[in-house]
Amino acid sequence: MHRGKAIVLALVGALTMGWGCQAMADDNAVIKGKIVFKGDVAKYKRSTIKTNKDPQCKKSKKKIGTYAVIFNKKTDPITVRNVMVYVKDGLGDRTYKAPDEPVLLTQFGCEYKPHVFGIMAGQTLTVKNGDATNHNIHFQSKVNTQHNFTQPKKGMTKDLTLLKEDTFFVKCDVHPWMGCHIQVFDHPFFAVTGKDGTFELKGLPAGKYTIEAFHEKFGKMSMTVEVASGETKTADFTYAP
Ligand SMILES: [Cu+2]
Repeated sequence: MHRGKAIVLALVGALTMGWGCQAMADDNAVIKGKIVFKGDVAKYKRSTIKTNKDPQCKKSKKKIGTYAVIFNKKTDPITVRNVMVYVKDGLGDRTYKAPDEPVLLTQFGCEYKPHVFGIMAGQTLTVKNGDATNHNIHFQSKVNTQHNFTQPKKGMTKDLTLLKEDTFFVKCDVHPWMGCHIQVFDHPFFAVTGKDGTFELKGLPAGKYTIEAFHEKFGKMSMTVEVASGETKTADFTYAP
């Protein structure tokens, strides 16, 4: 890029975004897509777990469905829920500031909500107990601080901060069916598929990226996607176990 143009763009970026924010005004490329499933859906039938060991859990839900594999059977083609899609590589030495808003992890109805989520390194994670029963939050991280604490009362909250890039599982030692996945990023380009099985990574600088998808049962997949400034590219992933 011509040096003069780069300076003008930097100034426009700084004025638009506010000084101190690293995103540039022309960081507007989009990579989006869906997570398709090709295979025998019946093989992964969702099982249920009885909650009667804890009367408080039983009160809200007698049975809880397992979370490992959830398909969106109404989409065409069939898509997969709870897949984390993110930029694995390609941002170079750019740095991104974590948002001020916390990410909320709630224990509600004796389930973790959400089941899969991303957070930026340095961003606050607020863990809340929404149930009138004792929950235990046990991080299985090998990289970040090993948190293991209980929240015995409804309404209790605790704020944590994760500082390093990481992917780990969280479990409750009181209720063995409870679990969730947390992924920590040093950039904001991540998304989790929901009921429509789609994802969208917005605000990307022009560049060539490795986009990775992670699902707790079907594993990781990646592809290379190149986007120009202002361009939107589609990157669909297919799990065919
Ligand atoms: Cu629990």
